[in-house]
Amino acid sequence: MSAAFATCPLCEAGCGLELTLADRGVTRVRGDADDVFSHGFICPKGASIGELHDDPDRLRTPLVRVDGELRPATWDEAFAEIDRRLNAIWDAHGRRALGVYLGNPSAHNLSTLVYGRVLVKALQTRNLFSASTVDQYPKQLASALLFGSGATVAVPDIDRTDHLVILGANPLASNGSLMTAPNMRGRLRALRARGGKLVVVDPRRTRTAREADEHHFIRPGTDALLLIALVHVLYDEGLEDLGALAPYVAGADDVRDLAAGFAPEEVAPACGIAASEIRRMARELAAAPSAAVYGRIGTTTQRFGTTASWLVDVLNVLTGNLDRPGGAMFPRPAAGSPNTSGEPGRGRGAQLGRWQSRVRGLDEVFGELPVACLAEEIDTPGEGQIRALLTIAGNPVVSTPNSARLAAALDDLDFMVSVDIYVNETTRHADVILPGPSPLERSHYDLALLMFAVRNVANYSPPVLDTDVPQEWVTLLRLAGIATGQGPDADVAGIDRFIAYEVARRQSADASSGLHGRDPDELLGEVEPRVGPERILDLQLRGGPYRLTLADLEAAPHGIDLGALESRVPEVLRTPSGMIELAPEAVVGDVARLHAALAEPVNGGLTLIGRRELRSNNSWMHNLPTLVRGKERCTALVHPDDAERLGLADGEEAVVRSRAGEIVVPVEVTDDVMPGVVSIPHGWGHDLPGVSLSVAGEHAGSNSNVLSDELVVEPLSGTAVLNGIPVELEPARSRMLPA
Ligand SMILES: Nc1nc2c(c(=O)[nH]1)N[C@H]1C(S)=C(S)[C@@H](COP(=O)(O)OP(=O)(O)OC[C@H]3O[C@@H](n4cnc5c(=O)[nH]c(N)nc54)[C@H](O)[C@@H]3O)O[C@H]1N2
Ligand SMILES: Nc1nc2c(c(=O)[nH]1)N[C@H]1C(S)=C(S)[C@@H](COP(=O)(O)OP(=O)(O)OC[C@H]3O[C@@H](n4cnc5c(=O)[nH]c(N)nc54)[C@H](O)[C@@H]3O)O[C@H]1N2
Ligand code: SF4
Ligand SMILES: [Mo]
Repeated sequence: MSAAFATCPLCEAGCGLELTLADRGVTRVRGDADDVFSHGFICPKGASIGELHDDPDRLRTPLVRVDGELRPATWDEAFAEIDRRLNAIWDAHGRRALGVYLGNPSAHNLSTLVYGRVLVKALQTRNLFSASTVDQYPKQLASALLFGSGATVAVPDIDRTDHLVILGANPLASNGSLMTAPNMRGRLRALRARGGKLVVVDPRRTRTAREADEHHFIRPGTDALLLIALVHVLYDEGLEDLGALAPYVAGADDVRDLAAGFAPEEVAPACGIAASEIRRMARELAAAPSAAVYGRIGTTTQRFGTTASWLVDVLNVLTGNLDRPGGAMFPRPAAGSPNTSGEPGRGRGAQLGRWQSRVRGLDEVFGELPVACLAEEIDTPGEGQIRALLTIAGNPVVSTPNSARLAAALDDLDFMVSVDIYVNETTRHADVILPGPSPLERSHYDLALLMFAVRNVANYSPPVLDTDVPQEWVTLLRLAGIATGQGPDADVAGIDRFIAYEVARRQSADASSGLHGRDPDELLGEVEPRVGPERILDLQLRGGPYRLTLADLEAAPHGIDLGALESRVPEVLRTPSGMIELAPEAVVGDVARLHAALAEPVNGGLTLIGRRELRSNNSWMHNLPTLVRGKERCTALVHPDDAERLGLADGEEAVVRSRAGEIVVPVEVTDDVMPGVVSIPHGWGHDLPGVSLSVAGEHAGSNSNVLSDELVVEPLSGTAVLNGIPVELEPARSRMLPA
């Protein structure tokens, strides 16, 4: 028996794990008590990482479709098939004919983080989609407009704040998002224990709401109205105070004018929160010695996602809390951040809408097209139609809107490749599946999520177990070899060296880098014999703000604590003006739409929202017996008044119907949701033909994205509206009666 330490890659919290190893693999998983960030915290998903590794349904060899069936194949056979089929499609239809979807776990995986974009570049397609347009792009877009880079997201300084307002997030279930912070319960309890106040705004009384001093129900999709009314009160009552930020803020007067038409008394009926409460919230926010406003999924994947996200930071700025301890602050990550490289304090800013999707004309955002238009790009004939698809760590059939349409579209493809560890609702459509190693068989460094950490930390873990499965960076580079015409047996080491050289060259050219002015070849020599993501990470760490090396991190298996967040304005900014652009044109233009929402009737219909469950992880991990044990999780929460009106009893099945489709789910009658709101988690519906998930199949649930509407997107970021879908409910039994 021996012990090993690793960072959990399963969610954004990045907890340190202590693993006990024996001949038969991992025998025990505990939180690493010495981890500099998580201090021993662990959740049930992290604790089941050994079960994930041992899952017999997890793929260990490639599968290739032969005579309609997915069959095990060698890696060479799989790549030969991909080379043959893709080249035929490219020859006939050009590069755009291949679409790519990058799924959520690719943001938790060093191989895909470093090489995913390299592959996409080599593939030369603009038909790039990802989970970001069913997730956080509204927040990143707002941040890019305000601060100049989508990576410059202000996170609540949760460990020091005196007052935290959380909208549309349930970190006690999700463990935090765009706020990397293990042990949210502990951190929130500490906030209250030191006399701070926690306010939660959510259409559901969540576990986080139960921890709070104050919870406000809000009608789905109306956060932007509430937030702009809070801004209104700050100006109305003379409470706004930019503090030390004043010299760096442009557009505050415009914001005052924009908010003028949104008095609390005007927005109260739409939001369902009393005007007097809104005024009190604003006063308390302004009066707190330090405060942070934080919004997540419920404020992004909704009809005013970008505008609501912008207003969150407008409040942080106007209360003087942006960039000060206890407020909303900018992390300084050890590697890979655009806001620690290049000229400090100034940059190109956000580039918007440089091209559009073919069918609906939706703008690109951060180089991607909204995933809500993936199905139509496949199923609409014409020049530029997508005929082949590559998915990497994604399950868009379950995770993106109008699942039924997308599933049908995937059947129409000429060819599909998936890099994934399971045959699930999406990969069952593939012609070739290429598995990656299990989380215990690969190294980890949270290159993306440490950009949003509430403390500056750095933690690297090498693979815990050996494997015959090629590392995903090798797989992605073999695909890049195919993309660049080098065939299925390209010189992966050569391509990798070329990429590393480019990284070294860029570091050398960057005046902020610790490697500025150095000879790229010499730099590569210094990080020898490393290859792959380790070589690139080592270069980025050396060039990064702390001038660390990968060897430093290897010597610190519990991580390196780089300290509490520090004020970073103005050097963190990358706007062309070098200012915080508090009233960027794009969102200013959306305020008229927000105002129009005030006139919409509150019509008594039902609105669908989503939720997350602690023991679930988006569309996967439902194949692990310990996680699906117990009470059914895929249920519709319905308020008692609605249940009574609709004739629905607790535990009974209901048909839920929307413009896009319908599903059947059991109902849980509870006053934890507000009247008129129905809550169903996403990620379920595993009982589809061809799926090889034996445990998940027994706990299939229903896919809530059958109900979400691919035609309804938030206009600024193209992000799907997954919270706030009009639905109708009726007892399933009424279906069974004769007509
Ligand atoms: N209605 C509704 N829909 C939603 C949401 C919602 O709130 N409501 N949330 C959205 C959000 S925020 C997100 S991020 C998306 C997530 O949706 P997706 O992008 O589809 O991501 P996941 O469902 O997390 O996982 C997808 C796949 O990754 C595979 N996988 C896991 N680990 C690895 C690995 O190491 N390598 C490889 N190659 N594959 C791996 C799993 O087998 C699984 O098939 O869902 C979105 N969909
Ligand atoms: N256990 C677990 N953890 C996860 C995941 C998981 O699937 N399971 N997924 C991971 C991913 S990919 C992400 S992006 C994060 C997301 O992290 P969170 O944003 O914390 O996700 P949720 O728990 O879905 O919380 C969203 C909340 O928004 C509320 N809501 C819905 N509509 C509205 C609205 O219009 N206004 C307001 N104010 N609230 C609304 C919902 O009721 C819900 O409580 O979680 C990550 N962590
Ligand atoms: S909270 Fe997230 S990172 Fe921590 S153990 Fe659970 S799944 Fe892993
Ligand atoms: Mo997400």
